[in-house]
Amino acid sequence: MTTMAGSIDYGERIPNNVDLANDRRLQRALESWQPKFLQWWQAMGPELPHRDVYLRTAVAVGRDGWAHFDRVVLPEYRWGIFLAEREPGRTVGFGAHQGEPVWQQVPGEYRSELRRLIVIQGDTEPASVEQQRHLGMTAPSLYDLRNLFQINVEEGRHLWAMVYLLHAYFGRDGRDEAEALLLRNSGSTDAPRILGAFNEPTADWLAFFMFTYFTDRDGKFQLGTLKESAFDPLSRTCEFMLKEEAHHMFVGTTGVDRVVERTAQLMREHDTDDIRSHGGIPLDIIQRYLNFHFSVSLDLFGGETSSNVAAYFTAGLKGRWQETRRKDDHRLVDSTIAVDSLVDGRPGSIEVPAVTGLNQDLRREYVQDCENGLNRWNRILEEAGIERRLALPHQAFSRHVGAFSAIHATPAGEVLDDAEWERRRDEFLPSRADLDFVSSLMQPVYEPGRIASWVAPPRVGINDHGFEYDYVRFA
Ligand code: BYC
Repeated sequence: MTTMAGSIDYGERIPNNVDLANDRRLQRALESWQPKFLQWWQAMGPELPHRDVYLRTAVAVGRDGWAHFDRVVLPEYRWGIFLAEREPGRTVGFGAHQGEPVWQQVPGEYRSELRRLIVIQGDTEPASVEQQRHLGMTAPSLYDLRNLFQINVEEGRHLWAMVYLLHAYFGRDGRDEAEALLLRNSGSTDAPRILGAFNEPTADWLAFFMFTYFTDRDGKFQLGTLKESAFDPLSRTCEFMLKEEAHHMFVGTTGVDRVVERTAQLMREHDTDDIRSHGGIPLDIIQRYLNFHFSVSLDLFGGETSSNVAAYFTAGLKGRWQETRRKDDHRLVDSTIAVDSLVDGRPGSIEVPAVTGLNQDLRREYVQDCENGLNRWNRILEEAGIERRLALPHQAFSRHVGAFSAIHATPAGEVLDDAEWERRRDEFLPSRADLDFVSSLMQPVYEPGRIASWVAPPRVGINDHGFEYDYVRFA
């Protein structure tokens, strides 16, 4: 059976728009991976028993076709392989191969670098599902529970996207890597996930909203650079993943909006900053969560100077954010860029060859984008007549990767010695008491139309349904 351009074949065991039926070898390989994926999902995916969930499933990759809504039982979700449509005549947009036709196969000389990029990307997807496994037990409403499950199934699909590339283009090594993606686990001491942020627990719903705002946003930027890749199947996969990613960030943005809104409301109502006894989350705690999730996400961009990123760019494997809109030669042979560095033991910057500074270039774009959330949340505070503001911490604050990992700094960027940092840490990052308090608020609210005390209801529901709709049903 062949598929029409853009449409997805749901008649197959693995829904796809890559004509899997005509590649028996690949189809068999993926069909043998499928039960292992399902086993992993049962063991590591959402643990809340339910009857069905109102979910969005992709039916075609064109402009509108990918958003089909239906009630689904989670393990029966139709995970599949969807690539954006091929752009005829596409050429390499940057690096040493600029202007040459893009590649439909992996060039031998770039095989290991491409595999590494795909494995790192692939590793984050199941990691986030593992991190969010227990959240279904304590959702503040059915609307939020449904959004969690939507994100989880899509992260599962993003894993499928990377596993397809590994199986289709990397032979035996690719199959081994695909297996390994199900064997590493978030937070495991023996076989942890590759990147730091994906081994941190997402212990409560405030952490979940911060994660989907800050860490999913790293996903947006990393996928955006891989979308520029000269390896066309990777580019097309990432383009489609980005469409799904937009909803995840929406959940984060509006999730934090709603927490801040409720906090502001309780502060006004009770005329106090300490709204804990009224069932709300004080702004101090929100700020400390924000500090943590922002700094841990900054680490995901790697070091400020990296020979890896220079090699990726020059080879055409990973571009810059919005590469085609940049007004330069797209080769960067002679240009330089300012990157963060320690200067006399303090946060400062140095000039380096531009190609080696591209992790910082991407991090800069990311930070600018993060500011939008802060503006929104501060507008909510302002409109409620509250003077306090939330802020992004300094980039030297609480870093474990890059130049600033060598020092301790406050959210304002002031350098602290080890002893002072230890003494003041709980001012800046969520303390045990903060985590315990937030955890005490996490009581499930699973009656349609009702919501927990610490968060405001959303302004709109999903796909024209109101907030009161029974987005998740139980047996
Ligand atoms: N933790 O040369 P450097 C998403 C390692 S999120 C631990 O500076 P490079 C999502 C690095 O591997 C997007 N280790 O780094 C969001 C290297 O190790 P080796 C994920 C780290 O290679 C929410 C060494 O340090 N996608 O999609 O220039 C939910 C030196 O590093 C970390 C991608 O990341 C860390 N944080 O850049 C679900 C895209 N950072 O080789 C999903 C693919 C670095 O010396 N990955 N290291 O042993 C890449 O583009 C790059 O590999 C990185 C690092 C940006 C990660």
